[in-house]
Amino acid sequence: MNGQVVSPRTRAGVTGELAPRLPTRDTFAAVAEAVRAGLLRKHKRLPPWLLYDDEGSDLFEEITRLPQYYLTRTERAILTTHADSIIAAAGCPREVVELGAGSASKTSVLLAALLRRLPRVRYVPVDVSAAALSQAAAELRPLRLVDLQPVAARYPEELDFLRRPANGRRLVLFLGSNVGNYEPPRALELLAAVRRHLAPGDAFLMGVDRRKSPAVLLPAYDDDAGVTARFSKNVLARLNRELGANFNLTRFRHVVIWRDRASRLDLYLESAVSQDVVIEALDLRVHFAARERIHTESSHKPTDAKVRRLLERAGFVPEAVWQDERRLYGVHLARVPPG
Ligand code: AVJ
Repeated sequence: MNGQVVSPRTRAGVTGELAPRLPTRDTFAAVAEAVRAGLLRKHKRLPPWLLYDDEGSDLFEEITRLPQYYLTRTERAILTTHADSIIAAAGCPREVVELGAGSASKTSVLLAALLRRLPRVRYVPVDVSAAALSQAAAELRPLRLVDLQPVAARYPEELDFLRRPANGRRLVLFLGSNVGNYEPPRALELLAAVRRHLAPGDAFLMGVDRRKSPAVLLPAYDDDAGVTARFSKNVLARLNRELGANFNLTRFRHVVIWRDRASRLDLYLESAVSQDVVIEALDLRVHFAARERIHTESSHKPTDAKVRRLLERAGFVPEAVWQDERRLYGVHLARVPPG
């Protein structure tokens, strides 16, 4: 197809046998329903949140350390270099809420900058993974003046915790280019929902991976060590663990495609052969034709102008962008205008 670049290397044969651990808070019913609905479609798909059980969150952390995956280290460098100006521009918030906090390893830089100006700050990390939240707590223990209030929640469905009264100005963080996982209309819904829970003067800081050459993007999502393939295939391993499915991970390949027009990467698991998979808990047999794909996630790579438009349509006023020297990545600050 025109305007697409297929990753040069796709691989089969990587199994992810990992030790069993604490389950996530995703309910059995939610997983079962999402899987049934997604695999019964003509174009099979699984929602990206399924990727982030505790194993998946660990594998994602491993991705962030890959040389090809420049996103995390570039964002960390931007936050480290500009922490003081970011905090000043955000108006010295007393409360920092972070959507998709993960292990919060980048956030401590901002909190440290804040603590140079305020005696005490509240930090509310929000994540679907309980394991990630306890890692966040460990990461922040050295910052003793942080009042830590973790929330295990999925957004935008579960933003109710934002109704709790803030103790002063708030800063909401949405880092890691997590926004890229959402289809543009869903991203707008999420940002608008966040915006509605905030007060005039509150700030929103979003890290976004920029549109760039697929020669840089593709290796970041299809590393030669096969970590991203393991991350992707973990969703099948998860269905084996949680739904008694019998996916053979060696019969699926990790495939990444750049969609130039939409300015996004699409990630798939592609069946290497014609095969049937049984999902016991769903009482379901699913047929896969040879080369049939399951879409597992998209990663949008917008221009700065597109990001600004998104922020404006959500009801924010874009105020500033910080970036790295190579202009790979942007950190956007926006504000809730006076009511
Ligand atoms: C966590 C959604 C930002 O899109 O870069 C990384 C997820 N998937 N490699 C991204 C991901 C495969 C990641 N986000």
